[in-house]
Amino acid sequence: MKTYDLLLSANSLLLNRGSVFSHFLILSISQSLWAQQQRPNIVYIMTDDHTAQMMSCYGNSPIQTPNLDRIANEGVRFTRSFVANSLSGPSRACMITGKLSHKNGFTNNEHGVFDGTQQTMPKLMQAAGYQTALIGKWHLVSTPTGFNHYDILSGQGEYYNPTFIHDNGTRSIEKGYCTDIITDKSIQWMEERDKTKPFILFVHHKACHRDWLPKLEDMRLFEDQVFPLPDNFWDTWEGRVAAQQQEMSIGSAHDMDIVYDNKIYSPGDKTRLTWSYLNYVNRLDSADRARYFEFHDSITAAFKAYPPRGRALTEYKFQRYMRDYCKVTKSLDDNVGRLMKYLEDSGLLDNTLVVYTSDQGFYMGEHGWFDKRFMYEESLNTPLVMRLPKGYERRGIIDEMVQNIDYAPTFLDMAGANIPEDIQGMSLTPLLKGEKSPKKWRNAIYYHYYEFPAEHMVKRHYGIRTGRYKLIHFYQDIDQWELYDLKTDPTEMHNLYGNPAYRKVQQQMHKRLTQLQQHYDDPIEQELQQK
Ligand code: SGN
Ligand code: CA
Repeated sequence: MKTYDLLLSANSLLLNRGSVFSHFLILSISQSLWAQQQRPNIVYIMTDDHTAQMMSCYGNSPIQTPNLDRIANEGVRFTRSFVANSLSGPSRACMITGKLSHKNGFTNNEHGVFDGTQQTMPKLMQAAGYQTALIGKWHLVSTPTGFNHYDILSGQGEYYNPTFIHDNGTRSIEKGYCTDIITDKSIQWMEERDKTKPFILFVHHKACHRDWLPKLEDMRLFEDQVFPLPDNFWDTWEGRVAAQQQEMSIGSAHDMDIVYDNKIYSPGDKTRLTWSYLNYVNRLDSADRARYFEFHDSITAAFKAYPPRGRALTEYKFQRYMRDYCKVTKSLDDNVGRLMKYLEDSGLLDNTLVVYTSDQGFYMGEHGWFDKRFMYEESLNTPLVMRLPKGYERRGIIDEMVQNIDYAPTFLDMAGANIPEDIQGMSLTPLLKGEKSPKKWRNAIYYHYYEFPAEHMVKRHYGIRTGRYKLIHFYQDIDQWELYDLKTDPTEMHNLYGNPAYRKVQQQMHKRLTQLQQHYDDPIEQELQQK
């Protein structure tokens, strides 16, 4: 029975009998109504391709992110936060359903169309009395369902003067920088929302996705910074066949394009710019475009004066990549600060769960790469920090293994709603309430990536990661197993599969993998056997 139904029946009881009993009933109902109104709001901020290596609270970041760090410092920071499929659409589908890709049906960006008729967490939150809103990148192709309000980017979206699709079905180009606009729209929705109800707001940024076009005010930042190369930058992928065949190498002229990615062109001949790059920059109005090109002309002129070759060229591309990524991250951090300030000034902060995460991690030169997709640590991980509402006392670091299928049950749990049995993630609330190492927490996570053949050519693979080991199977046009000991080889340079010293570990990992595939009901093994 809903609260207002209870109130109605209590009223009639009071009228009919006027008994002491009904006074008590009224009292307990008003308490329950009060409790309903006290349910925490949720602001879920998810960026695109922002990786933990580029967030200062995770240590060793070349850029300071004070506003993101604030969330961690006032709340919790997860050190083992993983995605289930390291790609935008699939990751978003896992988040919104609490189910793995083979269950929610959105396995890859190339062919995926999210079935919006299925059960989703926003729909369940709505049914529990929450206002729901989605602003920014959606990337699930079908029209969003389960939101009282949405205002989304078209596809990947654009950094400059982006096009938005509104929930009345119209589209418009909005003037400004994407990260600023998404923040403005989010604040505006919170201002105008139905304030009698708790809310969940999904703020989905385009930043820091390729091709890292900065806010013009931030364009000249980081230009004097020289970024250290990761230790395994010159990895030759020995013993890792799938890694040898990827197309996401900074050093490859094909994979990281000097024009499109690094913005180096012929200053005197802009007709030679690739169409996609030019399309993005041409969204700026003429004055801003002139500002943009004034700066990038000077960069390209310097490059042309002393063009680097060979390894020096690869290092040059790495430096430009890092600078552009940092510029985009800077405005992201500023805007998260602006959102936090709004929550604080409007008195919402203390009863709001603020989540900051990304749709997956990213390579910042590790293994010589950019992009994601692989089950290796940098892209399997995703940053996750939370500022907790009243009643959730945990602070500091949380080392338990969590995954993006856990957000849906967590939010439902916090809202006091039932968690449907078919949701595959686990509610994080026992961790957030401060229970130290709750019993029965998972000791392994399952991963499955499907988008092949496709851009960046990362083979299909699935695998399992425990606290110490990782087993991966690359399949489809290849049949390769990899085993890593993350304690002795945290950067995953040595494939131990078949190594006699790890025979027992390998056996145990295979067994555990089969158990997890059965537990999550992934039919892949049967499919492979039928081939
Ligand atoms: C685009 C990018 C790729 C990226 C995919 C998926 N190319 O296709 O580099 O891997 O998105 O990214 S681009 O030239 O269009 O920028 S995801 O985060 O949306 O999954
Ligand atoms: Ca992404």
